[in-house]
Amino acid sequence: MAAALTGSAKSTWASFLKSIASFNGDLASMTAPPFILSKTSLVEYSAYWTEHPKLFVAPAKEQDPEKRALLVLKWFLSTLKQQYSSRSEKLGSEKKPLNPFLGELFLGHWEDEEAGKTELISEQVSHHPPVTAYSIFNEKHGVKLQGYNGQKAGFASMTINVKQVGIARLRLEKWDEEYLITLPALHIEGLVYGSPFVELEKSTIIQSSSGFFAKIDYTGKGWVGGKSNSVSAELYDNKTGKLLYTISGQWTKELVIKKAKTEVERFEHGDKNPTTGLTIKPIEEQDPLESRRAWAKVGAAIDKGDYDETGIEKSKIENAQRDLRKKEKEEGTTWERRYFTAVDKVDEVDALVERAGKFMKTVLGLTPISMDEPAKTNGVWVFDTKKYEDVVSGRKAEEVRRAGETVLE
Ligand code: HCR
Repeated sequence: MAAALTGSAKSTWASFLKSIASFNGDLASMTAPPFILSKTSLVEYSAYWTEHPKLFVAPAKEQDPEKRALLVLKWFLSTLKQQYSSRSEKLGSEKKPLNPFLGELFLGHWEDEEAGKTELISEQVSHHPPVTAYSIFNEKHGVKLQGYNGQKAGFASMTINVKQVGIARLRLEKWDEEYLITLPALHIEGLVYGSPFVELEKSTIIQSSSGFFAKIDYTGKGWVGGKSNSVSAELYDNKTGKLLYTISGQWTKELVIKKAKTEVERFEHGDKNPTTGLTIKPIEEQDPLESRRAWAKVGAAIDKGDYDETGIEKSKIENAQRDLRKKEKEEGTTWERRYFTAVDKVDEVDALVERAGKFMKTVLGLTPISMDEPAKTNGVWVFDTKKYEDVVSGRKAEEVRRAGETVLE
């Protein structure tokens, strides 16, 4: 057991594994050993959607709707490596991210010669249950991605199984097109060896308002003859039911795109498709609610490997948040989300869910997808352009200043 670990870490890990056998499904409440803690907050993970800005804006430049749908599928598949395996690659294993506090922000942008500027706004919109919402937009190409996600987890046979709740929506302004994207389920393997990593499972779909449906299936090594991180995707025409393209390979390595049986393109991670780093403000210029500034002391303690100090600094933030919630309760107020608003439903999304469901049932003979109950994410979260404009124009300057005072520094 825990072959990668030695000494006291080995026994700490063994007790951790025993403790998660009975955990309640809320990943935020899981107390992991200090050496598996990451100094990155989950609110930062929204950035993984756009580490290839060129691929993100590519669909907007394409005239043909069928090829646009293929480019959206290609971009989505290209994001999987960053989202689900980049931490294991960089740090040697998956780590437990910091649990964002309500209102925590992660702001930045990518600068790319070809794509121009792509902006990121990520905000923790709910603490119980934990939910992160994001908006990523490139004004030059009129490409807008927004979405929200939370996680529900379970533990069985030495594996943490995670179901994602929430959706992503991509909008191509020029073509007045919207794509609904569902999020993959995943599980954490390697727990028994003390070196956890993510494998994706089940399927996701992408449904476009222009009439294209994609189904993406994930499998891992455990499958007969299977390779780790395997993916196979199919793109269909909703109206005719015709299979247009297939994409298969490993989402961490190489993907082959075929039209009928003919290969039309190959996508490879690595030098041919380098990622673009996100630019964020220096800590001293950041808003007090911005993640790296708010967690700076915790991050420094983790870097030093000082786990007592890590615990002390983390508790300060958590206690201040608890006091704030108590005060809000007493005053009958609620925390004002800076950029997002919760609604009961979004008609465009429901229409896409229905369209996808009908196709899945009648053409593919599958169980149709359905929207998660809004209660699971404290509502359906939408980017609020009015709030955004108020912040950017400075009309909300006083509210922004006061919100910043609630964070301990
Ligand atoms: C499950 C996970 C937290 C959630 C992370 C999500 C689902 C968040 C949204 C992103 O868009 C995609 C994403 C990628 C991550 O792979 C996933 C994380 C992997 C591990 C982490 C657990 C909370 C960590 C459990 C602790 C282990 C390492 C002991």
